[in-house]
Amino acid sequence: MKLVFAVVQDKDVENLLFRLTKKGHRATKMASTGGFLREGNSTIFLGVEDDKVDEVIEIIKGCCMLREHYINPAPYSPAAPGSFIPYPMRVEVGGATIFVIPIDRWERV
Ligand code: 2BA
Repeated sequence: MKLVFAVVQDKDVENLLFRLTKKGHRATKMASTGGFLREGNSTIFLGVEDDKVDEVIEIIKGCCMLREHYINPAPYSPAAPGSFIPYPMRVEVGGATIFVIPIDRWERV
């Protein structure tokens, strides 16, 4: 048994949960925030039998798109002479960041 954590974009999460549950996988969604962009994203975790891990990862790959974000590296103040004009920085986010962790024990009581 493995614990699969997937950090995904909010735009993809509903479709992902639909596809996972349709295939019989149990999943939990948690609201999360990326440490770099400080924007909301979603973390899904699933307890998965070893032989189903690849299937779950394929479903995640099929649902989660890579997207471009533009962020301003520093605030610009026209009132401050000499301050540089920051150009937006392009950041590629996703499709998903996936962690697979062994589970020592799993119970439903
Ligand atoms: P964020 O931390 O908000 O990062 C969003 C995107 O910004 C990242 O996309 C990456 O392209 C870029 N980025 C992150 N840290 C950076 C840095 N120090 N310098 C330059 N660019 C940086 P992804 O790699 O696709 O990550 C998407 C989200 O997945 C992350 O949102 C974070 O919430 C999570 N994540 C990614 N790697 C992780 C890790 N090793 N551990 C825990 N969470 C992770």
